[in-house]
Amino acid sequence: MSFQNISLQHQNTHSLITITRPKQLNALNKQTIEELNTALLALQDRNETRVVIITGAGEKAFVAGADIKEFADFDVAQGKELAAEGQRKLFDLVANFPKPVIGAVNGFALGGGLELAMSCHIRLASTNAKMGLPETSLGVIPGYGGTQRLARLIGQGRAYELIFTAGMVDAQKAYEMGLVNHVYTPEELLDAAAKMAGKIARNSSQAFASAIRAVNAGFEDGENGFAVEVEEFGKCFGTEDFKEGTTAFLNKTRPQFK
Ligand code: DAK
Repeated sequence: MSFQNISLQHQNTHSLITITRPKQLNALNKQTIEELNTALLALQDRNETRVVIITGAGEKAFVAGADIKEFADFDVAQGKELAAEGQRKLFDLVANFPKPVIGAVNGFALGGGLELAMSCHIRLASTNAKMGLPETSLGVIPGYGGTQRLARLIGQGRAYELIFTAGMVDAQKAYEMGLVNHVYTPEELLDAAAKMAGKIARNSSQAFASAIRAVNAGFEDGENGFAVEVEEFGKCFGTEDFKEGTTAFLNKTRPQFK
């Protein structure tokens, strides 16, 4: 599989996707979104990959937003169509990905960049990271799920403030708001993400997929999160991982999940 705007590396039980447009601060153009979609779909089927990490190349940016050059002359229909397509191909794909996805936010995460980070299940940031949704300064609103995911993560009032002011918060502030789980120095960030991936990968992938479906169901219209939890909980009893996990516990050994 060859890519121009991303790289894909496999390390033990996790795979690392790096967005490699550092000169454009890793801005998300259409091709990058396509490549991310292709890579993610491949990782979904790759048994050895139990956790995915997404980061940006260079020392400055995770992703500085959607590529402004690409949408500057869009009309209403194009804006709507591309937002829907982008949400489906990348942002919803990440949020509903059946394997845990960690966003390693190594610098600016603005607009579509923060929206990508917020689609990840877990966010780790480096001390130099800066996050915000500057869309209203460009005359648009966040179009890749940002209005929804930011309010869920940090509450409506704080989300409105970030969206209305188009301002940025640093990593420490983002941590205090609950926007990121942990903060590390830039040198430590990827190792910390890999370490977390390793810790996660010791547990059941089948259970991860069920947990992701259940957690996400609580935020979806027309879904009853508690009912989905019951359903997914029941399904776990039919998995090999459940047999492996309980047998190992009873035998006082470590489970070896496949
Ligand atoms: N798009 C394209 N190029 C970008 C970019 C972006 N988002 N961000 C940075 N770059 C480019 C710069 O143009 C510059 O390129 P050259 O001039 O060297 O060719 C290079 O990256 C380095 O940037 P700077 O020289 O500006 O670097 P500084 O350190 O001075 O400033 C900065 C860093 C992150 C503060 C600044 O680059 C900046 O403000 N960037 C723009 C941030 C931003 O507003 N991002 C967009 C948010 S809005 C849509 C769906 C969703 C969206 C839109 C449409 N549809 C479905 C249609 C979402 C929109 C957004 O994400």
